[in-house]
Amino acid sequence: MATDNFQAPDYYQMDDLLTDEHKLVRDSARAWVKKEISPIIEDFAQRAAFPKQIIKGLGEIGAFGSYIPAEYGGHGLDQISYGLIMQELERGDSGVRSTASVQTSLVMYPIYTFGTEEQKRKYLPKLGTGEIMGCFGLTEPDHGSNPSGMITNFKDKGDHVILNGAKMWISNAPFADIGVVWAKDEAGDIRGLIVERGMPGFTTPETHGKWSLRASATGELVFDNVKVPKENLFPTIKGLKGPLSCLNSARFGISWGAIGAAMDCYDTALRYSKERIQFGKPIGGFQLQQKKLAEMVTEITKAQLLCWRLGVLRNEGRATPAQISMAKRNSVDMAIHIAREARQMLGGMGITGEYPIMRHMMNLESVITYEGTHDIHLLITGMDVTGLNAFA
Ligand code: TGC
Ligand code: FAD
Repeated sequence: MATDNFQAPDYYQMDDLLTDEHKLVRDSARAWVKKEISPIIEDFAQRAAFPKQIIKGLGEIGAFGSYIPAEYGGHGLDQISYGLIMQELERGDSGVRSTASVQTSLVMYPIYTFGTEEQKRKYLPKLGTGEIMGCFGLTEPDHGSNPSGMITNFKDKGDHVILNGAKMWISNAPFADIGVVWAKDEAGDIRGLIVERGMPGFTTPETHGKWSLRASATGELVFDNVKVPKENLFPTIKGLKGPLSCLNSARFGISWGAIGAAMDCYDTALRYSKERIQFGKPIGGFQLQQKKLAEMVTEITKAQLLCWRLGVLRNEGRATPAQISMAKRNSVDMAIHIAREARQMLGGMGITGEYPIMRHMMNLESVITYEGTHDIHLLITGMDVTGLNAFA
């Protein structure tokens, strides 16, 4: 891997909007990514392997349970700090950010928000350090954008339930110790329960052959008459709003994360444009290349400001799900576009693992699909502004 010379673009002095704590959190995540991710990530992505050795460090920089209170094993940070950590991780690789997104927003958040006191005490401290890892099972083979149609279900057997069904495309599944799983009860209500590795009938086959998010482990969750103690059920949350409220947190993190990937592509292309000589001068001196760079830094700056404002609204408890959808959709679309333009600026070198751009570009194909596709988020905005549902 070439040396990591990353310089973060800050065209509108965004740093002035950040507190000292934000900058400290961001800078330590940035330094950790330079030291622990940049030197190894290309190799792991090429081999389609998850770098398990990074888990402990992710816990140490506050990437697991960033905004969960310290009393429960989190780090008690605010939403902007969480966003900045996601930005820095995805600057390294979307798969690394995915691992942290799932642990914080999709596993620790629901246990903290919907779990019993016993569940919180049992799982959260170990999840916060990475001693145990979790995954989130919502999507099924026949129910992706429309999770309300899920068929995974459980039946009440007194002190336990019997769980049957299957989840697909589950990040972290192959190595997760626990899964926060969404399934229907006998009344047809969606409920959440914590399934532990080792419960008989529970398996997590790995999904192979991905051209995207190759350094992240993806798998299925298969439940074949799994006996789950009733104490593992979230006691009161019912309906799709349970899992969807977890997605609000994860989508917020992705809005920031995608900016990190875009920054890395822009920064790489900018440096290359000053070094690469064609027709006797640096390619950065040609108007067509400057157009690309100028548009990239403009779009990154707009996304930075939008996400910062969303972070303020979330800190105040005022951000709506539709506002989060707009940011997720905008950031990922911006990043994938920048990755494609930046890759072109590197010519043939752009397709190699010498530079991070092609890896970011391929990763972003997953990021634009998971946590609600690009089009689903457009429909959420459309419904919000018209009051009319165009989903079905
Ligand atoms: P709808 O009738 O609109 O809503 C059902 C209930 O849910 C409430 N609700 C929300 N609550 C909290 N947050 C939100 N964002 C919410 N959106 C809706 C709603 O108020 C209602 O509540 P109530 O009390 O009336 O029951 O539901 P719908 O079936 O029409 O679906 C709406 C739709 C399509 C927007 C939704 O299902 C959706 O977002 N689909 C996309 C699915 C998705 O994003 N899946 C992600 C799976 S997890 C993942 O991808 C992890 S990747 C992680 C990684 O590796 O980083
Ligand atoms: P579909 O829902 O089949 O959509 C196919 C196409 O149809 C899309 O373009 C979509 O936008 C479009 N479409 C669907 N409905 C409409 C409509 N009403 N109007 C217009 N267009 C529509 N899920 C989890 O639960 N946990 C995870 O950890 C997780 N990790 C993932 C990791 C990876 C690498 C990937 C790729 C996915 C992951 N997912 C996870 C699943 C992800 O959330 C789904 O892939 C996503 O929600 C889309 O579902 P789908 O793939 O079934 O596509």
